[in-house]
Amino acid sequence: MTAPATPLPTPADKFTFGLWTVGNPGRDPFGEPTRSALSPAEIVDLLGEAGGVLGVNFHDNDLVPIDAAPAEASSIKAEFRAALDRTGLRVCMATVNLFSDPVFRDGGFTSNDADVRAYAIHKALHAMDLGAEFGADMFVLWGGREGVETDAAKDPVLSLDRYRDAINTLVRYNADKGFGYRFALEPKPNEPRGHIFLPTIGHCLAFIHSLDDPSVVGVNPEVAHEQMAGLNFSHAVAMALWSKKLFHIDLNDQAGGRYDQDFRFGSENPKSAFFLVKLLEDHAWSGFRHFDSHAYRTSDRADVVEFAKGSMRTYIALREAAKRWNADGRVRELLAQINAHASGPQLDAAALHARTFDRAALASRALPYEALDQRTVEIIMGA
Ligand code: GCO
Ligand code: MN
Ligand code: MN
Repeated sequence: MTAPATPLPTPADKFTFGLWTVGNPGRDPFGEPTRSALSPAEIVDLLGEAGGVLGVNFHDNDLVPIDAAPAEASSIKAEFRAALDRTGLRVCMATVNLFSDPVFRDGGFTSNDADVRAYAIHKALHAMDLGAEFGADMFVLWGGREGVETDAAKDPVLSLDRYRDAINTLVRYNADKGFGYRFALEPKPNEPRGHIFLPTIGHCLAFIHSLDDPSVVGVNPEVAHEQMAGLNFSHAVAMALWSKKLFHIDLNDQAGGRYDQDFRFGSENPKSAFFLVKLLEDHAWSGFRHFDSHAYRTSDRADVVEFAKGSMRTYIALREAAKRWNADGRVRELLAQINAHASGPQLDAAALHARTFDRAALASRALPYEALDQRTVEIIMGA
């Protein structure tokens, strides 16, 4: 069997990349950059070259350096806007950098210092202005520094109060300004802090319900982050979908038990990537598919373009595989057998209390999950 052709990406696929991802120069904690830094406009051009990309996302300081003078800020913005115009890309999501500057060494919204907390909110409000200026309607909040190394440092209950107060303030500002943002909280269990508050999707979902207006706040799950916590990413995404809180997604990949590797989507665990894509597509999820990953440190510019193309191509190939899975005769036959008794009468306590069961018969119904999983693997491999 020849491998089926993989359709080319188009903006309708809603693929997006961050300035900090394709623009990553290959610096790591042990080594200097291996690629030259690209300006925001040059990054947009690179994405234009990759083809089929819908949009680009940024942290405030990916676009405008933290200490930029007003004249420098306006010339960067003008060049960036010109690059958007010539490539047809748009800005989909904006976010705020509350982790790089030393002022945030102990967090922003959860810093013990009220002035740092105030500055973090001030900076986030300005980042919202900047995103809105470029038409973003999604605002991601990743609390990379919101945490501790030692629990002696902070009262974790008080920290959650502070976190909540900060987000309530941003949400109120959004309403006052009429920006129309939806906010997406992005959890991560650790790195750069020893322990980060709101470490998983489940924590974020519970936290959101404590907000004054939970309706505009959802989550931004990232593949690598749930996997760092040892969790099944598709299940985390399912919980967010089920809660109607899947506002955004960060696609990448990760080998288990490592640092945050930010590998190309599907490069490490194609099978779990398949189930993720299948979940998003089966539920017709319509959000941005943001690749929050970066090319290997060994890559040059041309290879970064391959990295961007490959990210989209893998998503599409897995989406095609999911369609084949859903239409596959053998899969359907196995599912029919597995689900032969899937529906039953309305649950009613009195009726269930009185009912009799043949346990041995129930325990001997066929569940050919081996056959189903093998067929799945073969579909993914195109075997
Ligand atoms: C990380 C995070 C970030 C965030 C980004 C957007 O582990 O570094 O995934 O890349 O997604 O800061 O808020
Ligand atoms: Mn990450
Ligand atoms: Mn991310």
